[in-house]
Amino acid sequence: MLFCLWALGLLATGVTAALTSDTPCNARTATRRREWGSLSAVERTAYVNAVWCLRRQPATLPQADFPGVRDRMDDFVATHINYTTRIHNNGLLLPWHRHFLFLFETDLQQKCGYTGGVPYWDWSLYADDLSASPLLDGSSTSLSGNGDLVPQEAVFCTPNLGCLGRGTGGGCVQSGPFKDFEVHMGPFNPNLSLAYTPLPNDAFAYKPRCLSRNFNTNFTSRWNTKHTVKSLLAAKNIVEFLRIMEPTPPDSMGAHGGGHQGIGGDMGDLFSSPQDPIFMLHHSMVDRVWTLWQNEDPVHRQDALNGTTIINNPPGSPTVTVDTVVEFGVLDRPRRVKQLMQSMDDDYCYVYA
Ligand SMILES: *[C@@H]1O[C@H](CO)[C@@H](O)[C@H](O)[C@H]1NC(C)=O
Ligand SMILES: *[C@@H]1O[C@H](CO)[C@@H](O)[C@H](O)[C@H]1NC(C)=O
Ligand SMILES: *[C@@H]1O[C@H](CO)[C@@H](O)[C@H](O)[C@H]1NC(C)=O
Ligand SMILES: *[C@@H]1O[C@H](CO)[C@@H](O)[C@H](O)[C@H]1NC(C)=O
Ligand SMILES: [Cu+2]
Repeated sequence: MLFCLWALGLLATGVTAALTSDTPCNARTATRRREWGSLSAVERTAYVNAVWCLRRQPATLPQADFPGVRDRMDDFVATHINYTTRIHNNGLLLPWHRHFLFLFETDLQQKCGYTGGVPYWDWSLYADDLSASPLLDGSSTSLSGNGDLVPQEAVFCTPNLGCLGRGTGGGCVQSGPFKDFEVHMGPFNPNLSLAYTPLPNDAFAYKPRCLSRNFNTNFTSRWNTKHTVKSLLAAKNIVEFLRIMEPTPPDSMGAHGGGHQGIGGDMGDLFSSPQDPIFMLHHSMVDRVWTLWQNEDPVHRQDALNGTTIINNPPGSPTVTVDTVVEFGVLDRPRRVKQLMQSMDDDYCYVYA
C-alpha cells in the first residue's frame, strides 16, 4: 500500500525516470528499435508525428546567444555543432552518439508521448537505390525523399578518394512528411572538419532554409552494403571495427560517412547534419551494428575503445578510456564513457529487433 502511494506520487509529479530505473531491464521490458521498413504505416506516422512534435517544443538554449535555436529539435542540433570536432573520427564517435540518440529518443517519449524506439536505417537493404526504399521514397509513410535536381552541382572529389559522381538532387526535399521541415543553422565549410579549430562566429546564427538532400548511391553502394555490415560484425577488434565504420585520417570514408554523404545536402554537413530527421535513423544503425558486435563477445568488446578526444586523433591528443568524461551541453549532465558502453545497463534499456 505504502509502495502504491509512493508510486502514485511519482506519477503525479511526472518523475517517470525514477520509475523506469526501478523496472528490471530485460528483453521484454527493453525499448525495441526496429528497421523502418518493418514498421506499419501507423507506427511510421507515430514516429514522424513525434519528430514534428519535438520541433514544436520550446528550446532550452537561450535565443539571445543562440539565434538559430528556435525549438527543442534545435537544442540537439546546436549541441552537436558545439562538440563536432571532439566527437568524430576519433575514440568518442560511438559512445557520444549512442547517448545523443538516447537523449533524443527519451525526449520523443517524455515530451511527445512516443512509445517506440528510434527506428534504424538498415543501409544494406537500400544501398543501390535509396529512392526506392520505404524510408526515402518520398511517400507519406517515408521520411521524405530526394532533393530536387540542382544541375550545376559539382562532383565530389577528395585527394585520397578521387572523384565520385555527383548526386542526383541537391535542392529542397520535394514530398513526404518533411517537405516543409525548415532547417535553421549551417551550412558549415567542410574544411573546418579537417582540424580542431574554434567554431566560426556564426555557428549558431539563424539561417532558415529548406531541408536539402542529394542522394548519391556512389557512396552507399560502396560503403553501406551487406558486405560492409558483415565486415563490421566480423571485425576482430575495435581498431578494425572503426576502420570500417569511420577511418581516419580525414580523406577516408567509411559506413558512417558513406551514409551521411549518400543522403547528402544537410546530412552531408558534419556539424549540422542532425537537422535532417534521417540523422537519428542513421545513427541508430551505427549504434545497432556496434551493439551487435559488442554483444558477440562482451568480455573483450564491452569496454573496447580506440582513439582520442580530438577529431582525426592528432598526435598527442588525449586517449579515450572508460574514465573519459564527455559532455552534452544543455541536453544532459556529463557522463563517463564507462556509462555509455552497454545498451542494457546504466540509463539504457534498449534492444535492436
Ligand atoms: C556514380 O553513380 C552513377 C549512377 O549509378 C554511375 O553512372 C556513375 O558511374 C557513378 N560514378 C562514380 C564515379 O562512381
Ligand atoms: C577547402 O580547402 C581547399 C584547400 O585549401 C580549398 O581549395 C577549398 O576552396 C576550400 N573549400 C572551401 C569551401 O572553402
Ligand atoms: C589505437 O589502436 C592502434 C592500433 O592498435 C594503436 O596503435 C593506438 O595507439 C591506439 N590509439 C589509442 C589512442 O588508443
Ligand atoms: C559547448 O562546449 C563548451 C565546452 O565544453 C561548453 O562549456 C558549452 O556549454 C557548450 N555549449 C553548448 C551550446 O553545448
Ligand atoms: Cu555526429
